[in-house]
Amino acid sequence: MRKQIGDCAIELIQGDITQQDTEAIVNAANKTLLGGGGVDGAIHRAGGPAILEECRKLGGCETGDAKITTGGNLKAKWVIHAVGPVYRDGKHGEPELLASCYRRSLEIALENGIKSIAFPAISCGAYRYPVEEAAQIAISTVADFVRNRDGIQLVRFVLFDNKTFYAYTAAFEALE
Ligand code: AR6
Repeated sequence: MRKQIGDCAIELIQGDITQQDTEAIVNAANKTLLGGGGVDGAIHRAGGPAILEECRKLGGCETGDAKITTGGNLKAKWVIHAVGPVYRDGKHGEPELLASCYRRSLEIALENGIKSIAFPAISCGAYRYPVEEAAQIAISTVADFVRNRDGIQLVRFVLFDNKTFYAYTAAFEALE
């Protein structure tokens, strides 16, 4: 599934983010940036120890923000480590923090001359964000960003499981 917004294509696929050949992939990390399960574990396993070595020097990352390392053995040259919010009840700033992860990742991509980037469903696993709401925030935040800023040519959402893929598909189809 694919839509064009100005110079930027937005794509949705079901798959494994570690296999993507975009210039950057985004990690759903935690504030320590020292690894974990889910996408984070998969990226460190596939990318090798060089990523963790770089992460150790970054001094962690605030929720809603992101930091960049190289991609180690991955096809992607860069990994942008974004820290999504742990979902509590939606009244603790979760929507704004989740949107901020997507915006900050795209800003960091632009600062580094990155034109193609793949995102997982940040916060939709261990951090328990309700997937329909997360999908809507992810898609609308990325669409707003690329409407207003030139430079990114491809944003690919890589969704792992059926439920997440269908939720993102619905949000994507609703996008004007
Ligand atoms: N490719 C794409 N998506 C994946 C992959 C993969 N290889 N593996 C899992 N997913 P999660 P979070 C999906 O838990 O909720 C870690 O321990 C998964 O099905 O990875 O932001 C970190 O260190 C789900 O839809 O991230 C943090 O402590 C989505 O990716 C914490 O988990 C996100 O699930 C972050 O939790």
